[in-house]
Amino acid sequence: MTDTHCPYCALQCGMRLTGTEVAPRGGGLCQKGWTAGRLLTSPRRLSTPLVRVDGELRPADWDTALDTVAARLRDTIAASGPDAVGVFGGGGLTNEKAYLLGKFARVALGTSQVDYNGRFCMSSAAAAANRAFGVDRGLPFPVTDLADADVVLLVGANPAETMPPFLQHLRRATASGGLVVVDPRRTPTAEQAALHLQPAPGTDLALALGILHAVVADGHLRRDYVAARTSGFDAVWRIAAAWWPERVERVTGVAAADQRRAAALLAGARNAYVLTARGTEQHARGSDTAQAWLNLALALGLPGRLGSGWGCLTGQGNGQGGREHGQKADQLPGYRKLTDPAARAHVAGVWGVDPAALPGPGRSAYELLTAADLRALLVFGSNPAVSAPRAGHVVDRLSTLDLLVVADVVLSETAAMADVVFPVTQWAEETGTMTNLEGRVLMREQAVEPPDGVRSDLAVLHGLATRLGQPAARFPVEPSAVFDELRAASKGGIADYYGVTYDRLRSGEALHWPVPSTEHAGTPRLFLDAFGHPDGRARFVPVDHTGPAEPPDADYPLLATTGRVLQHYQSGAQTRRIPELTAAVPDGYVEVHPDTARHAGLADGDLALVESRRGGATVPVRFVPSMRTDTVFLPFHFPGDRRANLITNPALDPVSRMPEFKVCAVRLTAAPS
Ligand SMILES: Nc1nc2c(c(=O)[nH]1)N[C@H]1C(S)=C(S)[C@@H](COP(=O)(O)OP(=O)(O)OC[C@H]3O[C@@H](n4cnc5c(=O)[nH]c(N)nc54)[C@H](O)[C@@H]3O)O[C@H]1N2
Ligand SMILES: Nc1nc2c(c(=O)[nH]1)N[C@H]1C(S)=C(S)[C@@H](COP(=O)(O)OP(=O)(O)OC[C@H]3O[C@@H](n4cnc5c(=O)[nH]c(N)nc54)[C@H](O)[C@@H]3O)O[C@H]1N2
Ligand SMILES: [Mo]
Repeated sequence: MTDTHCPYCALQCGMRLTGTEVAPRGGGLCQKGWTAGRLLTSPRRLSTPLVRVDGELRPADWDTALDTVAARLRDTIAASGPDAVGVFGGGGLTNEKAYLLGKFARVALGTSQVDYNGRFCMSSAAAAANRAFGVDRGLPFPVTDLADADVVLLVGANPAETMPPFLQHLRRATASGGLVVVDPRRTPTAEQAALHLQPAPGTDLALALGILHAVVADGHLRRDYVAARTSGFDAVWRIAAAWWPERVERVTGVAAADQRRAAALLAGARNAYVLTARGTEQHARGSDTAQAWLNLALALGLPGRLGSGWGCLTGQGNGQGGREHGQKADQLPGYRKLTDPAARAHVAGVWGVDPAALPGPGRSAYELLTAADLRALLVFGSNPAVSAPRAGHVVDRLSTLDLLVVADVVLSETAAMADVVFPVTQWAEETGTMTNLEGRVLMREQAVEPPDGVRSDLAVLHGLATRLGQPAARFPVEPSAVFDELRAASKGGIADYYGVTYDRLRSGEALHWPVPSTEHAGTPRLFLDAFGHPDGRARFVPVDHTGPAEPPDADYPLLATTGRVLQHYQSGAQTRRIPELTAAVPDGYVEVHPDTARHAGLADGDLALVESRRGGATVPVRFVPSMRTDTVFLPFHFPGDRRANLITNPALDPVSRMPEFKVCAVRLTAAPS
């Protein structure tokens, strides 16, 4: 029997494993969690390296696979320079893996071209939090604090499906009529809300300005807090003053009276929170949109006050830790900046290399995946053939590479395209740490023996690095050795893990970063005394509404948005291989209002072509009477011609480089038979 945590989302529910049998520990589990053990015994698990020979992936031994990759990387670097090699990581990797992957890219390959799937996930909220607070930790307070809230505004979040056990923390707000949900769809989360605001996709920024307008106009601005703890309100108000609720109603479709009701509920609460997730963040103006909700929270005096706050719901299991330790294009461990000379000197010192040898910042995820000058790519913990925006184009680009290498536990759609596939250990087969949505570092203990033939990602990186001429000790295989190095590399940084040790985690201590020394008890609540900027104040940032990058027109008259269902996880690589989950939701679909579908000549269950300027997804129609008539919705978990990302718009946010996953213009027709 081993105590561990769930392999999926950032809530990281406690789990007890007996063999591969799962039971909850403390809180609850969702259907994905209950069935997580199936992937440990799945017959579709990879257990031998694969090397492409004569166009076909064939089993190979480890030395052959590692030698092949190292030789071809050396050739690519010799011919085209280190920046012709890219590395793509994932927010599901442990802290140890994410850290060693960033180090491998910069030191063993010498490339600046490293980024990860968290760019598609958290980057807009992170950019907003950094601007406002000077620190980005998804929830700057323990998730259990939410239990005392009487009002919670959930924006673009559907935790009833994406984080079901999280809802227990909102019980009080829900029961007292204080749950407000902003979502273009009437989701299972919206069903539980006292107030559901249903804006057109891509109009959230206007809605946030309208609610802020109502807060101020109705006399609810927290003037003392704004004066004592913030700066920059006047510039924000100059914009919001022009967005009176009736004007916002015309842009968003949300009744002015409902905007005022939301403002009054938030202002009248004893304890209130504003929480955002991907619905409002995955836009070409996602940073500004997240900022607009943050401005609202500041005007209400919520952040940095015990029992109230602003936060963003981190997505992937290690979405938080994964964005702190250097797999991001502009980042060094400890949430340090690659452009900061002091940070470079510190980390280079820990790594035993010359600071001048560290490359500078690279390109963001979509730009990296589609870069014309990229010749080789190594993918660890992501399936971009399904999950990247404008996936048809991404697949075309990946197929022109000289070398595609994928480390995975299953033959994902991306792995199936690779030249070499490394079969790696997963979750319960290895030890490592994860940092959950509240910035708490968790120990995920090995619970079962890995199948014969697989190795850990750390061993793969070690095997490649040593073949590329690196000293063996620089790329340890033992997770505890990697973690001790990570602690030293993060020391003094924003996300300081120096005081976190395996021993402390194993003794059950709850450690939220920063933890600057081994005597330090951790920081469950940031900002109670001061925000992270040098003057200690939070910053209002002026942002204005501009609308989606691709507005609907006569050719593409509908808005398409995308997201998740309870039973499937991300690209579906894991959950589509679990029988209970595929039985529950076997296939992709498009949710459409019956009137919109009939207008296109489609009946419930008919196969439709949902087409944008980038491509089309072929999916059965599902009649959903609560949908807006101008909007359709596709889950993105399914491969092939069901792929939602065949249509999505890779317009990137100027600050976060987040693509516009959540809105693009489409037309709906019957699929050609
Ligand atoms: N079951 C399941 N759970 C998961 C995951 C999974 O794949 N499956 N993935 C995990 C990860 S990595 C993440 S990032 C989280 C994501 O968790 P969420 O953010 O809750 O999930 P999404 O379904 O992507 O988006 C939430 C909602 O945004 C709405 N939305 C679409 N467009 C807009 C818009 O313009 N404005 C607003 N306000 N809302 C909009 C959608 O209708 C959707 O209901 O879930 C985590 N948990
Ligand atoms: N249209 C649309 N597209 C989206 C989104 C959306 O809302 N709409 N959401 C975006 C978001 S928020 C995210 S986070 C991304 C996620 O999309 P992906 O990055 O594709 O995420 P996963 O499907 O979780 O892929 C993880 C892969 O790593 C493998 N894996 C699991 N554990 C390990 C491990 O320890 N080591 C290695 N090497 N591999 C492992 C899994 O089997 C799987 O193949 O999708 C983005 N794409
Ligand atoms: Mo995510």
